[in-house]
Amino acid sequence: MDYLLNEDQLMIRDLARKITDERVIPTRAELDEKEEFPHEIMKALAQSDMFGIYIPEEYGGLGKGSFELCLAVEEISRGCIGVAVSFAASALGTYPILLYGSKDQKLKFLPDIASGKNLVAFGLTEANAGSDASGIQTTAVKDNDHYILNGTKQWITNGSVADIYTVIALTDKSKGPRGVSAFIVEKGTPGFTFGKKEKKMGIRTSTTCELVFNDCRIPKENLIDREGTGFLVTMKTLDMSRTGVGAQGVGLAQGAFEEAVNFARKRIQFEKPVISFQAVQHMLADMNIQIEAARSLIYSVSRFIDSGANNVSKASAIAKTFATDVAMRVAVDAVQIMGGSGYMRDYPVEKMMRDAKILQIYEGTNQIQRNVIGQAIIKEFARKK
Ligand code: COS
Repeated sequence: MDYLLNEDQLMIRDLARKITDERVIPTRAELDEKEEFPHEIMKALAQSDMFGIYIPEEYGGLGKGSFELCLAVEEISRGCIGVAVSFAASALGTYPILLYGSKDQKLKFLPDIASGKNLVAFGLTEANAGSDASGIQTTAVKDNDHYILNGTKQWITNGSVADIYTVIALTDKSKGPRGVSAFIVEKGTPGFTFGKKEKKMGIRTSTTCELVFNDCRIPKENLIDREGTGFLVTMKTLDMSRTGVGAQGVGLAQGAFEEAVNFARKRIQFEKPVISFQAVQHMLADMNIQIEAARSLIYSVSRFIDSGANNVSKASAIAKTFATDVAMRVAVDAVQIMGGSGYMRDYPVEKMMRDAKILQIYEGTNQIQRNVIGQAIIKEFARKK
C-alpha cells in the first residue's frame, strides 16, 4: 500500500531502512546471543540525525513529529525491536523535557540528545509501581537549592547506557498522584548508581537495568515543570510514546511476515513450494491484512498527535494495543508457517516471537490500555447525554 509519504518522510524511512539492512539485520542474532547493547548501530543512527527527528530545529533537531519518528522506529523494528527500543526509549525519556521542560532545560539538554551524543532513559517503574503509575515510592526531598532522591527504579530500558534520566519521584506522599514530580538526573551524579542488569526472554539487544538513588543530590533547576505535576507529565509522555511501541509492533510483524513468505516460497513439501497451498496462503493473507490495518492505524494516530490535538490518550492506547497484539499473532504465525525451521535459532522468527511478547507488556500493558480506552468511552458517552 502507498501511504503517500512526502519527500522528507521518504528520506527518513529510507535512511532507517538502509541502516537496518546494513547494520541491524547482519548483527542482530549475535547481539541477541551475547545480550549486547548495539553501541555501533546507535552511532550510525546518530550520524544519520535519527535522534533529532522529533526535536525542534531551534534545539538542533529536524523539527519533525511523532509520525516521522514512527516511520524510523518501524523500519528499525523490521530488523530488531531490541535495537528499536534502545533508540525509541531515548525519545520516551526526552518527552518530559520536550513537553514540560523550561527553555533553559531545553537549551541545556536537547541539542546533545538530538545529535545522539547523549542517550536518554525514562525512570518510572518500581517494585510496587508499573501499571499503577502513581504507586511509586522513590522520594525527592527539597533541601535548599537541591532535591535529594532516594529509591530504586526497575526494568529501565537504556539503564546504565543512557547519559540523561528523567525520573518520577514523590515530593508529597499525602497528595497521591498530585504529589509526584519529574526530575532530570545526569549519569555520574553522586548517589546515583546502577543495580541489577536484567536477563530477559527477548529484546536482548537492549539493556534493562535498575537505577539506584541513595541520597542523590540534584540541583533544583532539574525539576521539570512544577512540584506535583509529575503524574500529568508521565501520562502525557506515555500518550506520545505509545504509538512508537505500536510502530515497533508493525515493524516486527513486517519482518516476520517477510521471513515467512520467503521461506514458504522455497520450502518444498509434497513436491511443491508450501506457499502454493491455500492453508499457507490464507495464513499469509491474514498476516498481511493485520499488518496493513495496524500500520494505517499507527500512521493516522501519530498524525493526529502531530496535529496538536489535546486529548490523544484513547487513540494512542487503541493504536498501541492493536499493533502490538498484531505483532504477537503475526510472529507466532510466522513460526508456524516455518515449522521446525521457525523454531530454530538459525532463522530470525524464533527471536522475533520472543521479542514480540514485551510489546504487549511495556509502556502500559495491553490490559491497562483497555482500561484507558474503557474510561474514555465512559467519559465520551457521559458528555453526549
Ligand atoms: N492525560 C492527562 N491527564 C490524565 C491522563 C492523561 N493521559 N491520565 C490520567 N490523567 C489525570 C486524570 O484525569 C486524573 O486527574 P484528576 O485527579 O484531576 O481527576 C489524574 O490524572 C489521575 O488519573 P486516574 O485516577 O485515572 O489515575 P490512576 O492512578 O487510576 O491511573 C492509569 C490511571 C492506569 C491510566 C495510569 O496509571 C497508567 O497509564 N498506568 C500505566 C503506566 C504505564 O504505562 N506503565 C508502564 C511503564 S513503562 S514506561
